Amino acid sequence: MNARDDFHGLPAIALRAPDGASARVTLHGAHVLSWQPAAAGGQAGEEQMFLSPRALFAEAQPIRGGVPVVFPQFSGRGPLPKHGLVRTRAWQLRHSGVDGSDAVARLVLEDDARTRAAWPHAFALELEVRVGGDSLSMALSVRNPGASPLSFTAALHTYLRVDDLERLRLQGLENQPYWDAVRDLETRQDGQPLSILGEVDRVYGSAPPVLSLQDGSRRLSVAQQGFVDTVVWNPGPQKCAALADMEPHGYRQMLCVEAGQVARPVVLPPQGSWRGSQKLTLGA
Ligand code: TA6
Repeated sequence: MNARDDFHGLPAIALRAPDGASARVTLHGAHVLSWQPAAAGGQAGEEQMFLSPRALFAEAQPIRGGVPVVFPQFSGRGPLPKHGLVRTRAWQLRHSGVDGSDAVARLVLEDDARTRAAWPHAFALELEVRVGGDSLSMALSVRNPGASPLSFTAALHTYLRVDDLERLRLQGLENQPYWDAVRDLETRQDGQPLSILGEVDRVYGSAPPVLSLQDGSRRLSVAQQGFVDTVVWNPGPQKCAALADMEPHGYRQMLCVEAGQVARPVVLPPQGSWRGSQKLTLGA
């Protein structure tokens, strides 16, 4: 059974599937903050998301951790605030319930006077969050209710919890070309699974749709559809120390593996729609 609750003063929805799998989403940003797959005895298992102990929970502030929704601009690639307009806005809960073996919530956000003052476009967003068994799925739908084309970039900026950054391996990106935002150049990964040695900020444009994260004995599959780019980010020690909402060693406990539409915007005709999703599965 799902329930409305409150997380650090922000209205939230706690999802709970019949098998005990759970997730929590704040209306602020439609931000998934927690995901615990099902464990034995109908209980919720171990937390899989990173949430910084120094994260800020306040209106107009982005939350460090979980899954920020990025729209209509990825990072600083344009004139809007970093990562766009919607991660700091109050979304509305459209639906919450159980669908078969999953708990589901759907949150929606439309343009308003504030978004139009920054970005003069009509849009209608929906984030569907679905949890059950070993999986969490998040799907972002964008509809263009306006009379002119809608062009945007977007991402599900997922912060995964990490136990052992030194030994962590992300498989599936071997030999893939990527944009290296740290060195500001286009390059290609070597033939080895990715290990995190210092700051990593990469946009892979043609990565396979399913990656596998090996973190000690824990294995997590990260799959995406609709989004064409995959972003991998870890701030490393120096950048992390400069982030007020991260503990100095917080970079050792997280890795962002993001489903993104970064390099090439989606362009929707009037009444057109688009959907991009990411699915995380423990042990797959
Ligand atoms: O997705 C990677 C990235 O764009 C990085 O460049 C890094 O800045 C990160 O997002 C976090 O951005 P934020 O605005 O949340 O500090």
